[in-house]
Amino acid sequence: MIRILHAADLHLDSPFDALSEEKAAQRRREQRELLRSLASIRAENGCDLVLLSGDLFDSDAAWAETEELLSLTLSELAVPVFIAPGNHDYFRSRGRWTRLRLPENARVFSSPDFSCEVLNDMGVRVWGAAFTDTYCAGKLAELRIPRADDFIDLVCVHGEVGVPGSRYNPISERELAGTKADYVALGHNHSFSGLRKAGGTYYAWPGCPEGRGFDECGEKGVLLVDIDAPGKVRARFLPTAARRYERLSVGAGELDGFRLPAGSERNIYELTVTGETDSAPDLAALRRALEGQCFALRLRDATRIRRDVWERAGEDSLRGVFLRMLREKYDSARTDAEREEITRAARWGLAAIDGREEAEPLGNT
Ligand SMILES: [Mn+2]
Repeated sequence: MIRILHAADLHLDSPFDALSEEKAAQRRREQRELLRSLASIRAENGCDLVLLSGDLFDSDAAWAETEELLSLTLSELAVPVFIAPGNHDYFRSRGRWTRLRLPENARVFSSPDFSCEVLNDMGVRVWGAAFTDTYCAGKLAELRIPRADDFIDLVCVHGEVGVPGSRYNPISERELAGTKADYVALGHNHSFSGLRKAGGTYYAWPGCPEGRGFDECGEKGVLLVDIDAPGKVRARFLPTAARRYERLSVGAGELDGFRLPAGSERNIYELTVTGETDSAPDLAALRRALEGQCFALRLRDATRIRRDVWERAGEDSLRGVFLRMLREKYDSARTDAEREEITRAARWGLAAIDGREEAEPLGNT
């Protein structure tokens, strides 16, 4: 049996620009700690080799200390490591992959054409290819693995499955099956695929091991892949994320005493307030109430004004005059977006007239 640690899309040194500068720096530090945990996961689980399927770095603008830490981690992994550069960290001459001093156990694929590394002592062959630019045409169709009964064949490559027009090495199930490999270790898509099978070939992508935004919600991690014999493949997902991104919603009527779920302290939330109300929800108060319960918080106001608010337009009062003016604008508005904006103005204006504290602007993070 061989056991593989398969990870991809670390996107080290991401900008995290939705967070404050201080918290973004902390997130980048936590990403670097991810490298350390790869080494301990490898050791604790006794993995025989490591496949890193691209986008280890988010861009060329990585910190020198991050690159050095990668070199150190690779040597600490202490088993053969294969890296298939992706669209964010593609291989180029005089780029980081030629500049970095990598330990002897690490091999970076450098050509868009597949090449093979044979690990005789394990009875394993590793086939891999690299992005050498941001975009890459489909390459997997060209891979025809010559049959060798005594070897387990692995493929390590960055690419996008099931999106025929993709500019990121589009890969079809038919091509996966055509490789006749035992396991294809992919990267690019940031959500775990589950262990899949095309023909006799198993394949998977682990997703990113650390979420970086609300498009990367939920548990994130890496894969332990066991190959007992050719055609006998199992995979286990290991969560690695220091913090999770989560989206929640709450009705405007349920804000009093609302709390984030247990264990929320480490996580990052987007909370959307929904429902029909007479006035804008007090997001500033909500923020004060919840801020201590999580690492970072984004509030969204998706409430709608109750119809009867407009009915007060008949009042002989400042409120009445204000609502009549807005109602005229509302009736002559041409788009939903305009009407939405006027409705919001009505609610905020009413809150101001009633002496309530002003809510934080929509989209404040
Ligand atoms: Mn990618």
